Amino acid sequence: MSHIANSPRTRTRQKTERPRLHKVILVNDDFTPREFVTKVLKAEFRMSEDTAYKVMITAHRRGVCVVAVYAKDIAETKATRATDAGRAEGYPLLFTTEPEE
Ligand code: TYC
Repeated sequence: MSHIANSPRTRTRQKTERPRLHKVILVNDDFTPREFVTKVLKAEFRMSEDTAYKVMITAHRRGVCVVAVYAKDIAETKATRATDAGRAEGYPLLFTTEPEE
């Protein structure tokens, strides 16, 4: 079966590509307290205090910071949960997702 000549138009891919991973991105704002952002990063993304602080301060200084990468549905669930944690306290904290290149 491996030498049947398919025409170029009907030939199918031999390799299955892995689904792309998706980045969770932390977006800075002027209102959410630093300590709260760090707390959410620790709780939702299981970061150490040190890592969570570094991610928070990077978003604070640069506007955004990549938090982690996951399969699409996991990235979206975590971004939603983390954003909702801020909203529950009245903060505009925002986590977004974006496919990796
Ligand atoms: N900029 C906020 C402050 O000064 C802290 C903050 C950091 C908020 C990162 C959001 O993604 C964020 N209180």
